[in-house]
Amino acid sequence: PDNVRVSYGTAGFRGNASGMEYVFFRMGMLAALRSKLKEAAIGVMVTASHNPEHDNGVKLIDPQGEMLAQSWESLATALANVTNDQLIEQLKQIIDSQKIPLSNTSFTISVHIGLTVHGPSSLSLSRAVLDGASAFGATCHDHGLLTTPQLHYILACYNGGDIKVDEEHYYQNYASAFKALLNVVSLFTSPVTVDCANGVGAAKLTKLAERIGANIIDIVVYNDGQSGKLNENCGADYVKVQQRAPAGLNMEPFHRYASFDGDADRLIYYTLDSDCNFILLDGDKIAALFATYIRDNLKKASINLRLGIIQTAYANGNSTNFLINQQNIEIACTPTGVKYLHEKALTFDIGVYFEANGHGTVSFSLFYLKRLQKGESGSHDNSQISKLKLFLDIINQTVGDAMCDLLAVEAILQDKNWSVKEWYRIYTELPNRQAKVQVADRRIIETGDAERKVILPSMLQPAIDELVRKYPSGRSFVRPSGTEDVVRVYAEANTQENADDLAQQVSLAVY
Ligand code: 16G
Ligand code: ZN
Repeated sequence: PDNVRVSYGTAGFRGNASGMEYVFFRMGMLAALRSKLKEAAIGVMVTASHNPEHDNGVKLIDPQGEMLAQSWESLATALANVTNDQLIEQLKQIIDSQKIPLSNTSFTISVHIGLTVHGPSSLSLSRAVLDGASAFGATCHDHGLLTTPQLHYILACYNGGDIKVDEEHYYQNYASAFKALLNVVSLFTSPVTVDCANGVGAAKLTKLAERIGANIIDIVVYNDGQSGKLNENCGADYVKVQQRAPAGLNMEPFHRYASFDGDADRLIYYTLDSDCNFILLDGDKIAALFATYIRDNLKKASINLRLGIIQTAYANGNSTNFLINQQNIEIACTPTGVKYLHEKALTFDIGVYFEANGHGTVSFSLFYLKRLQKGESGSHDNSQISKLKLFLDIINQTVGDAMCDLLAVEAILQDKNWSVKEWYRIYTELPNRQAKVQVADRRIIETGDAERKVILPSMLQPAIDELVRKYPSGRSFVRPSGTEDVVRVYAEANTQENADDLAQQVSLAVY
């Protein structure tokens, strides 16, 4: 449509599902072209992640299971926005500018597709992707329902030479890795309840839990989609932003609860303390748990490597203080969006990256693997090294994966003999609040310093600074959303009242 402009944002294209077929069709074409260029299979995921049921989205996955290269995001945007009359010309331009060897027939174009919802609109959108890819003669692998991280995993395995890889392979791999790690640590005693946001994660987590065995871990699936709506009053985003449990969940103090988002690439935990206060253990706390666990085991094995945690501006101020000042762990900060965190993580031997919203994973360098192998053949006690190797196997390194991260958290708590109480007490979060402001054009706001400062309009940052100064431990930033037509506001301070107040004041300044 003439009056509609879409753009490939932090999570691909996202919006109301109706009338979006042309975008999905063209992304099928673009995936085929990229496959030809890379001589490798490309993935296309059809999902609205944590957004409401009427939305949908599409994103491309590069050969090793990583996000689409940033240089191609603008090609995607250009292709999605031309009129039908201009489509062929635009495709030719991409083929020429990228030097895509279409006449070379020695490589068969290959596109893998997954989706997170099985409704009519989602099916017709994934059909549009298949049609677009087939228009360039692609061999399409339609995997049907998958979590987003499962498609990342499958693609990486496929391009690594395992062309028979399928969903079952994923379960076998992670179930056996988890069981192997639990042979080294102890057995489980208490269940973990997982809110699956009424999304695809419910069925997939059930399968994974079956492969592991109920005698090993007791996973109770909540919000399995039988009665509730996708992402409605539930799921990781709801719990994190609202700072409350999913609707209808009866919680008991110190039990473990977790939430996935709709495509199961985000994970957060929560519980109640003895006074029944709601306690959130978000991406920051998961990162702290992973990083300190890896660091402690490396130390015991006398291996000295560069470990870093990558955060965004959303990381709670007290998590950053704890990691730097008490744990002496190196921290880096990037803009929001997994691609930025992932890229930065690769600059460390071990990069633990998490957004506070629960999306994250760990990247291990080849150098790390070599050091583990070397350490193993060394003379000293190598139980730490085998733990580290087994831990590595339960991590999905391609992208944040709620199921794998859940197994990793559970294994670490077991190994440390920690309940959720010891875990949440490693530091206390500063009270915080997130808000959003509807503005005429969010793009007039430009940020710098990893989104921690506003550059334009120039009078906004001084106004924020002045407000922040009024609140003890105050911090606040604003950024244009990459997925919605709003400006997001974050504030933290010494009390919840002050954090709420600061968020409101800053929202008014934006408005
Ligand atoms: C997308 C991003 C997520 C980010 C969120 C921010 C990926 C795979 N997902 O969901 O990492 O936190 O966008 O949304 O990169 P916002 O820009 O609307 O705040
Ligand atoms: Zn998601």
